[in-house]
Amino acid sequence: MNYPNYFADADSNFNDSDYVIFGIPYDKTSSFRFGANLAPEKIRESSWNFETYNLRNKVDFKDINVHDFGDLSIKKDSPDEVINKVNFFTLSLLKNNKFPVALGGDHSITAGLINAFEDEIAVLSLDAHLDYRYEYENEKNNHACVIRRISEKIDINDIAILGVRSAEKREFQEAKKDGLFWMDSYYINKNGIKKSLNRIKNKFRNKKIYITLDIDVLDPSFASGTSNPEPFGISPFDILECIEFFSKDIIGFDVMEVCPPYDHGETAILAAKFVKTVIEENWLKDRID
Ligand SMILES: [Mn+2]
Repeated sequence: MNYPNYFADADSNFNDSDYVIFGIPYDKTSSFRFGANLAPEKIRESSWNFETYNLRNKVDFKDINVHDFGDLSIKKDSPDEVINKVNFFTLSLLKNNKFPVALGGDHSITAGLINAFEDEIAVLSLDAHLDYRYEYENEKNNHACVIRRISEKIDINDIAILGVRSAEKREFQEAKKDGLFWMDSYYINKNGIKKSLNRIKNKFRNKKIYITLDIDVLDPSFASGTSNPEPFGISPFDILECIEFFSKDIIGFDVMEVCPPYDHGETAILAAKFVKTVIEENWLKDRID
């Protein structure tokens, strides 16, 4: 069966919308498994799996003004050019008071999104990896360097990573020396996600938060369709709790590193559900206040 080529129920036009979904089908900086460029299309297709009404939060997605812009045209571009285009597009969204929701693509893209925010924001990265290398395979804009690039723009004290469990030794040491804050998945498993979220909330105080979700933060048993799967990950419920916890403060969101060739669609389904959840929870909190 063929589904419409846009995210389910994102049928507002651009001008009327509060949330704009857009895809970046790019995976040239991936380092192990390729195919993340196919993710935006697969996530959109998966979104038609869900009913519009959410039993948990009582939100009907149809009541929210969401626009799907489609994909940016970046297929042949260098990593630099992709980041510039994503940056330019995100700037135009922010200028028009739209909440950006990006579908990657590999994680290098996130730098373009975050650099578009002018105010002092905090960045919460959910990721199995530190992504704090200065460069990887002679490329500063590789997906393994995205947090390092972001830390050149955002105060390192305003960055936190949840669910980490993999890094190169030197990268780990540099991150520690520079004061990067993270909580690994072993800590979360032992202490529960709530404790970690409270610690991050204290750290960020009342700053607005951009959340970047590298889907490999999940355990591969939940999400094997990703470029660099890493065992001992967190669970979908942990991410749900994180989104609910910060819903009022979120100002932008992306989901990266879904790699459709490596599973039977489960990972893209999770990604689509998280996109819906972020939009619903943020919309809901705006209405309560
Ligand atoms: Mn990762």
